[in-house]
Amino acid sequence: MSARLSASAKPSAGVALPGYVPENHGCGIVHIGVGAFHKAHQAVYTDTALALAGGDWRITGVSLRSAEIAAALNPQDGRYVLLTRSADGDRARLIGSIANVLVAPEAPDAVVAAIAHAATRIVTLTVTEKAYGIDRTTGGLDLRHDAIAHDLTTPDAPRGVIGFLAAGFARRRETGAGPLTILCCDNLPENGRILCRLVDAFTRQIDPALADWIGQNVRFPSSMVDRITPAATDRTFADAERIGGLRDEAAVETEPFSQWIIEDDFAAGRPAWDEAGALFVASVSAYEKMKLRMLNGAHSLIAYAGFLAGYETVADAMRDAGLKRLVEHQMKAAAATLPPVPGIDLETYRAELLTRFSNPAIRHLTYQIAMDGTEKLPQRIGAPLTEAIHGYADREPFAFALAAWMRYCMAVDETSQVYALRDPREPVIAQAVEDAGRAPERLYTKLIAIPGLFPAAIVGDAALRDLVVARLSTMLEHGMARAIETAAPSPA
Ligand code: CS2
Repeated sequence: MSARLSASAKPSAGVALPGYVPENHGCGIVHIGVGAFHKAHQAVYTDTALALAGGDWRITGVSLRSAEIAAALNPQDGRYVLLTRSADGDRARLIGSIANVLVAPEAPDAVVAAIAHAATRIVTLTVTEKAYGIDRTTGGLDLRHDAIAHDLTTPDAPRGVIGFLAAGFARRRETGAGPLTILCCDNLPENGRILCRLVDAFTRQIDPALADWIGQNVRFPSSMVDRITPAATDRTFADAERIGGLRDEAAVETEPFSQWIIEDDFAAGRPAWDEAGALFVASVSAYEKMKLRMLNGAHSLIAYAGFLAGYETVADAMRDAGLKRLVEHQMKAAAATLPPVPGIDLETYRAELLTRFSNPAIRHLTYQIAMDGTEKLPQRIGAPLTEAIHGYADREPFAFALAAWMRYCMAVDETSQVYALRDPREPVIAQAVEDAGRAPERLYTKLIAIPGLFPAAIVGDAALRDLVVARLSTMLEHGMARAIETAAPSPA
């Protein structure tokens, strides 16, 4: 068996090495939610920025739940191989920007200390939509969210992201560690503003003076992140080892494309991410909407319709000509709901998305994307559909996506295989599905009315209901393949 990758064990020549000595740089960033996406995105921008411009900007990673990533990265001194996969083959690069990873449940105080450390000037976050505890009805704090409820009563021993931030801020205030920036990198619209609102609501309940301190010392810029990054598999590890000659239990694979658009509003400096390709702008709102509605919205359509039509990956699904036309149709409708997006031609963007989705070297599972539908649909499908209802775009493709999600909620595929839904609102969905039986109209009525999921304009629209129910009926009576064929626009 090969030796394991580490600071002293360097991979062979097939892997590009960092253009700097990682250990010569101190940490300046805490990243909460070290998963595949962080390792393929923010950590890579930081790695490039360190090579080009230096600075004490290495990353202390935090895992809020599992110990797995820490167990993989720490023995490797934070090093891992990034594989960039395309039809032209794999490119491999060693990333050195992560210094170490803390496991929050094992060492909560170390996490608070890292956020509070005077050297920490930025906290970045990729914790998934559901971790924040957003009350979808009010946009405020969901007091029934497990971590929020726990952390409000036990703010000194937090479990969730908001609780850790608040505890870190409280200690910074005590020690005079100075201002810092919290940079949300999850797929939510106005993600910085949402996070700022949640942190404010949380700290107002436990310590109003802390909320005021945060208002004066902490910035929450919004950011749009994009890089298609499937979960790593044994194949990822095997390929990293084959190319690098060393065992790497933290290897990650991704696509060539990468984008990061960030609101330029930092309290205490930042790495030269711009030199690494990030774009700093005054407002990211239009870019976020574009990405959520065109990329992520299409992803969700592909996930539900594709999974039920028997496609394991996005690239497989894109080989279905009818589904591809449906996806394109939805992207066009989504584009029609967007404000002007500075510097971006939406037709080119759409064409690039179709190419990225078709990347044959990336095995991005439809089942992975299908997860957490109730957390994703509001911004991906609900928001553009609402504008379509108001006459700004064609509602048909969104109606199809909704029907596909509702069919997916039944948690049994067309070969009678049962699958886990993996959605935080699973009990509510399961109840709705049980009450509805296989009656499309009842299923629609139950699911569309899940509290906080869709706005009144959608819930009350009878024409939309008829459209979705018709699609759902075809899916149930004749299967997803036929439903796709029926709904797909004819080839141009
Ligand atoms: C995907 C995203 O899993 C999902 O819901 O739509 O993770 C998507 O791959 C990324 O946002 C791409 O940047």
